Amino acid sequence: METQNLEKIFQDKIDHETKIEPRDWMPDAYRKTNLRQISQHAHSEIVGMLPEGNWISRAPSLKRKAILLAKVQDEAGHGLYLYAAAETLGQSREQMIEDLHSGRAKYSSIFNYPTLTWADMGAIGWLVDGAAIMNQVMLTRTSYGPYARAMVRICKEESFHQRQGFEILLVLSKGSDAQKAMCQDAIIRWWWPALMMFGPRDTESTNSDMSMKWKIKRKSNDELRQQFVDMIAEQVKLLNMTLPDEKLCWNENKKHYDFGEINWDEFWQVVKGNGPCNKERLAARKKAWEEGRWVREAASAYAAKQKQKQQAA
Ligand code: BYC
Repeated sequence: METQNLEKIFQDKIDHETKIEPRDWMPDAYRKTNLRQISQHAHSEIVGMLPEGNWISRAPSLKRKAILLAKVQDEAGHGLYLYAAAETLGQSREQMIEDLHSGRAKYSSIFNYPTLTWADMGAIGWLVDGAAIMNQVMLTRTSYGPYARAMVRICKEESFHQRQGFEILLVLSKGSDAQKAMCQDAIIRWWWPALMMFGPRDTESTNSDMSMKWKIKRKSNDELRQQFVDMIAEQVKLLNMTLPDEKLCWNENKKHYDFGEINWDEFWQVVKGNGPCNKERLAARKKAWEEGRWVREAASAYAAKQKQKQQAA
């Protein structure tokens, strides 16, 4: 069939909400942009374990430690579903990981900030997972089947993550003056980076037009960011804390909160590799990859042996 016809059938499927599956014909650019987004999403989950991993051994109680450990393990699982979804588009996991380690592939800017106190575990759960869910609920309806199905399961786990984060902050917000101050400080430090997670302004978003046409994305970066601000501006009141933005105020005409300008220079610096922890994060991932080599080799040797045994039988 001619490419023009194939493209028409493909776009018709998308317009009629039929999922695109791995064996279906798809334009190269659709394959590439899904591969880019899904692999970057997978990398974000994997690198995203590091800031919280830093606190597993320092959690304030056994219960908190068990919860945090479970959350970080969930993130590893999310990374693995997403790598598996990306592999269906024809790229090997080794190549994706090589792209992460060489700096060719991106991961979310948010994970390049340090976790300085226990309250950061609360702020990450509430704000970072909160921003992630806002974006990921939309992705459960993304047009590429394997990505959409992975997101359904991931979203269920993320909503628990967000609640556990909020609960950490709620406890601190009712504690001693020092605990209250720690809670407020974490909110101040994580607020602006959390808003940056949604990506550049719509006018600067290079991929959005095609991703919207192909229903990879269904809401724009700015729309989701606004939805997030509206939600958090209300929830912060329950903590008796404030967000670090003097311009934050309810706009009765728009029925939305107005908010101040994001520091876009900081955002692009972090994306380009110059954030506070970029080098540390990549070094930690490369070290883990090298130190895990023997495990991968042993697992492959075992699988090959099992296969041989089955064939012999
Ligand atoms: N950080 O054209 P745009 C989690 C890049 S982890 C870095 O708007 P797009 C969790 C963008 O890639 C969940 N780079 O892009 C884990 C593009 O560059 P390339 C993380 C960013 O793709 C552990 C350029 O800027 N969530 O929940 O249409 C603990 C122009 O942007 C960022 C996901 O990964 C950024 N923040 O839209 C706790 C969601 N923003 O690739 C929690 C999946 C933009 O052309 N991803 N860039 O070189 C998406 O939904 C979309 O990729 C984005 C950006 C909305 C992020």
